[in-house]
Amino acid sequence: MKSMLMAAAAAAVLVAAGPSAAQTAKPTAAEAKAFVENAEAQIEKANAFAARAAWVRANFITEDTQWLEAKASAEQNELATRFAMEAARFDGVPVDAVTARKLKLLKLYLVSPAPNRPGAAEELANLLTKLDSTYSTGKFEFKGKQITLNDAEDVLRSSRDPAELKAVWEGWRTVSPQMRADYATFAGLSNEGAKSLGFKDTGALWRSNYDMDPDAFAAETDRLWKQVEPFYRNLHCYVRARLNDQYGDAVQPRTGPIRADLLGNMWAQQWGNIYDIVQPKGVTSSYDLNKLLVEKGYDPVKMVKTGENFYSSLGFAPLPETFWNRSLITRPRDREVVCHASAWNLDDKDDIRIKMCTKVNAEDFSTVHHELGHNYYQRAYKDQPVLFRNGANDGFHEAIGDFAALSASTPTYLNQIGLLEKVPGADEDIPFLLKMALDKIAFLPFGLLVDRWRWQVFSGETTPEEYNADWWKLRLQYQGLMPPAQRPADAFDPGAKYHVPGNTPYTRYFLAHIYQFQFHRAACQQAGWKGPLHRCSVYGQKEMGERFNRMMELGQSQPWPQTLKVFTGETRTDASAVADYFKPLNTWLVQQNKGENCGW
Ligand code: X8Z
Ligand code: ZN
Repeated sequence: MKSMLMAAAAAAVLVAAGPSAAQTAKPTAAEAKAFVENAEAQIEKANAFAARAAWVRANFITEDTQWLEAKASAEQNELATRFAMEAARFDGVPVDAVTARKLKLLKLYLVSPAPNRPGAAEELANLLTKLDSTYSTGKFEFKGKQITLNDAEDVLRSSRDPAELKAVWEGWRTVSPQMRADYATFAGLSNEGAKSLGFKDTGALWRSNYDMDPDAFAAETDRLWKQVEPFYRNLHCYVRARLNDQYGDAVQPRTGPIRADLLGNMWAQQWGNIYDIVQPKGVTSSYDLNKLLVEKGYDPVKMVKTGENFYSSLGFAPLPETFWNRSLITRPRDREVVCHASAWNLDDKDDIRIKMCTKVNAEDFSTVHHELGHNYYQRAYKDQPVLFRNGANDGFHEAIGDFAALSASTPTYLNQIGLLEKVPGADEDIPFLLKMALDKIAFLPFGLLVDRWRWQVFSGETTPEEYNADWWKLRLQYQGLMPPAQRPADAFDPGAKYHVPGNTPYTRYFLAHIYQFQFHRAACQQAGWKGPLHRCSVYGQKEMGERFNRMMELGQSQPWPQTLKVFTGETRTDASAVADYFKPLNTWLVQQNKGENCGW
């Protein structure tokens, strides 16, 4: 393996000698292949180091670990950006299909490439480490005590006092104004890097990673949103009426947008926590997963073991011993960590881990399956070459675990694992579907708008002065939400959502909320399921699991439509599976909304 140093030295000699025949001649296919192989080896090495530095910082946030992470990340970014630029040398060279795909993926490898000038990669990395750490260590005063995001989420989940909800919702948003200037500097640097690689801006770079033209991808997300928007509007209308019943006109009017702090979640992205407020009259749900988990004595580790058991039932090998020794499963008392849940593979082989501040509730029961999905995917494609060790697209990566959670949320499954004594009959279909829709359908517009906002920021359409106002324009347009009161002039509300300071693209979750239903529909078909989709659980279906694994093993080695086809037979992202799953509920919502003035 050639070292980085040697490659750089050789290049320097060539330049000093002036343009030679070797330089002006078109590079060969063999040279392209060698270049890619070298790049992969170098990137793998840099990753091994950067991943550990990032893990340590995320598990122990201090000045020093931030310094270490930023340094490793800057080096990795510099290296990968340089390879991405060099990859352009081989444009138009007739290379084999694998090399061609690798050259393409090399240009798309970084979320935020650094500008190619001294100090820029360091500055970018320092900003990102600082933004993420500011978010993760954020605290504010509530009832005379300093509280964390975790504490605040507990209040939003369970309090039904609008004054308290407003205080906590606003309180958390006092953590982000200090991020605004740094975010603007970061966006400028990232754009400069993206432009140097030939992209219009960072948003265009992000949109280019879907095996289609970036504009076509944006149009694709519009098409999908149009498919599901009517359903979201029905849910919005129904939920708004129930909130109005609960709180009265002064708190939640029966028309217009919904107050964002009343929906049980800090970002109003999933609404399942307010099921008690919106439950249908007359048909009660015979169980509450939150209560079952507590009653049956679940603790965070048991939640994760239960998740593992689901995947084992599909034929996946158990998690390695190191997973249990190295994962972070609960929030430590004595140090600062990044609590936002994530899944890692530290050595690109078997050193898979999760990091989450797990609580014993229904939301985290689902999140455990989500995170494990990432780990099983990482392990499935570990034998692919470095540049193919990724999801077919990032939406696939987010959808694997959610797909598992769809089965693991069914009463049938909860009964099979002993959590639920009696499987309810069809009369509980609507309560069940409503619970699911509060999480899955409510999420869709949020899943779309976070990057709509960032695309505008990166393109320059939204300036730093307009950051907050434009955020709320999108919140209103897509979600039909408004803040509980006018926002202060210095507010930077996008910064109060992890993925903005964490610089994680978000459209992946929108896509995942569609793919997971496509996977579920195909899996249930393969398992021979004949009933309604929402009652199907594929727990224990080993043959189906094997076919699912065949899709997962492919990683990013081929365009995602081909990979989708391996498991589902379909080649398009298609929200008809969402419609199939929720069909009875949509019909029911339309009936319930009779006489309401829907929309906002
Ligand atoms: O960030 C996540 C996962 C980690 S990839 C916990 N999710 C999004 C969010 O929390 O905003 C899962 C659903 C959407
Ligand atoms: Zn995820």
